[in-house]
Amino acid sequence: MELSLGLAKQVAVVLKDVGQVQLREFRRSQVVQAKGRNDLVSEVDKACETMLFERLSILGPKAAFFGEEYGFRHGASDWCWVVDPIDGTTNFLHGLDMFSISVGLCYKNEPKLGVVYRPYTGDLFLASEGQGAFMNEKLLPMLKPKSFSESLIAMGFPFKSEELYQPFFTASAEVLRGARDMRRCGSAALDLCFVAAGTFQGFWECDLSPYDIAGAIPLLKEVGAFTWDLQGENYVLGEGRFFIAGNPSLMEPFYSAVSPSYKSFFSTGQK
Ligand code: 2AM
Ligand code: CA
Repeated sequence: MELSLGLAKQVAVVLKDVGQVQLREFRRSQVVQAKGRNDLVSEVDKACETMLFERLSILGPKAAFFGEEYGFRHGASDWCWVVDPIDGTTNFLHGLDMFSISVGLCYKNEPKLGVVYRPYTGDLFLASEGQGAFMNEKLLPMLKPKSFSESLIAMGFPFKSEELYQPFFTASAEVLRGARDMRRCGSAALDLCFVAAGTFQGFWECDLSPYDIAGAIPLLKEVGAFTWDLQGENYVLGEGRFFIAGNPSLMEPFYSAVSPSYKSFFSTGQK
């Protein structure tokens, strides 16, 4: 079944409505719960996921639904909506405007359609397989060649996994040595949309969940970005702890800077 850009635009309408709910609550005090160390959730996350479930379930092919806060909601199907109601909850709860709503529609685990919306700025990213990626209704061009030394690299800290501090900081030192600079924005979905838009040239992080990246992967694919695992092979959603993506022209030096410290860490059997 071929998905249409029309469906992506219908999803965008839903995300804009959900974004309104988030903006109403932004910078107002929230009741916050911790799901784990440094892993926060608010009533806004939960209410928005329910809204997404109700509005997305009636769009597109008959699909299962998987969200960050409630897990699987219904039905086994080859199709699945993979949803993060707020990607960047920590930012949202601290009053920092880098947060997004991320929705990917997957077929057998492969994201085919993606929509990511940043309520605070109104930036909208969408893509459907084979039909291009768009930022604010403008077609994003294929990524142009850039050298690693002129690249701005985004990443996420291993905030939950102290055992990854050492490989992470070793990799960061290598990137600082070879690239222009690094950024940590706190919403993986947005970071990856900015890679697709050519703002950042690369991104890496460990222990991401499918809902953190499913919405952005179709954009990356449409502009020719690579998405790799620790072996430098195509990343399969939900498999492996290590994820790296970037402009194809600098992927080799970028991957060679980041991956060795993780490879030696994981080869010692520490998980
Ligand atoms: P979340 O807000 O949906 O949980 C980047 O580090 C990714 O990790 C984000 O996409 C974010 O998704 C998640 N994350 C969870 N806890 C975080 C924290 N304390 N700091 C930064 N990111 C966090
Ligand atoms: Ca979230």
